[in-house]
Parts: sequence; C-alpha cells; structure tokens
Amino acid sequence: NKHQSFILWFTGLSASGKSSVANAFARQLFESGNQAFVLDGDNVRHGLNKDLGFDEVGRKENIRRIGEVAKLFVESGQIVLTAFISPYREDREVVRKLVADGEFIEVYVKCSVETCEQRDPKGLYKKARNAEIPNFTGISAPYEEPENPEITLNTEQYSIEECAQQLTQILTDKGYI
Ligand code: GGZ
Repeated sequence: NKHQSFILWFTGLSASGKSSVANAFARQLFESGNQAFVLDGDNVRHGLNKDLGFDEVGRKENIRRIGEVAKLFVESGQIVLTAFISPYREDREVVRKLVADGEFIEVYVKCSVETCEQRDPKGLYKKARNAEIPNFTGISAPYEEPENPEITLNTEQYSIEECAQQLTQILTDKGYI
C-alpha cells in the first residue's frame, strides 16, 4: 500500500464533527491497510495535556504539544489525524512548519455556530450561554477560520460518512493515499 506519512489537521468549532469525521476516516484507512491514529480530546486533553485549561495560553500550549506529538507520529511512518478546535490561525501555522512541505493538511470542518449550538451534544453551549463555562469558543472566545485550508468539509450539508468519503476522494486525487 502506497502512502506517505502526514498530518490531517482537523480544525473547527466544538460539535462541528471533527472527531466523528476523523474516526470514520481512520476506520476507512485501516480497512484499506493504512496505519492511522487519531489524536483528540479524549486521549490528549485527559492525559498529556490535563494540566492545561482553555484560556489563550492553555490552548496555545495544547496545540504546540499536539503538534510535536503529531510530528513524532509522522516520523514513525503513520498517518496522524488530529481533532482539536485549534482556534488560532497562528498556532496552526506553527504546526504546519514543524513538518516537511505537504505533510500538513489542514481540514476545515465547517459548521455554523448556530448549528453547533443546536446540536449541543454535551450541553456545553447551554452552559457557555449561562456563563457557567468561560472562554467558550464561538460564544465567548474566538475561532479564526482557516484562510486557505487544503480541504473544507461541510458537516451542515453532508453526513459524517459523506465527509469521510470526500476525504478519501480528495486524498486519492492528491496522491496521498
Ligand atoms: C471550547 C471546551 C471548552 C471551552 C471545554 N471552549 O465538544 P467537545 O467539548 O468534546 O470539544 C471541546 C473540547 C475542546 O478542546 P480542544 O483541545 O479541542 O480545544 S483547543 O484546541 O481550543 O485547545 C469541548 C471541551 O473541550 N471544552 N471547555 N471553554 N471547548
């Protein structure tokens, strides 16, 4: 199976579908014989980065460490999928520069705040509206949209499985998988 190692860097709001699409796509990769690993809040925010909060400093350090870990995965020969809000453009560009040209693929998981707030699977938007959670992305903290993402997936228009299919198509066309 031909494949290079690279980072698929998902960015988007809470409840936009980053983890769901990343996991669905990782399953497809695995079934076609590719080594892939997903880094997300469940395995990083609760472990390596459990000392970090959600103010600007905490988020920047969160992304910096995840970038370094993702780079190690690339060096080990894997495809790494990361699913973090990563709200600051500058931080995402820092990660891009950690790896070789073409090894960082920014995937913008696009979904309006309104829709994410309607989905609210964990009730966090409601808590943010009630000021029970401070610095909540899209409500009381910024999200800087990617200006030139390699890939944009629209989870308002397409299902998780359709978005994963779109990734397969685009990455095949680009010669990554
Ligand atoms: C945004 C928060 C916050 C605040 C807790 N703002 O939907 P979730 O629950 O599962 O995903 C969100 C996750 C965001 O962590 P990240 O590491 O992806 O963020 S960042 O890249 O900005 O560092 C949400 C939960 O943690 N969460 N507090 N204030 N999301």
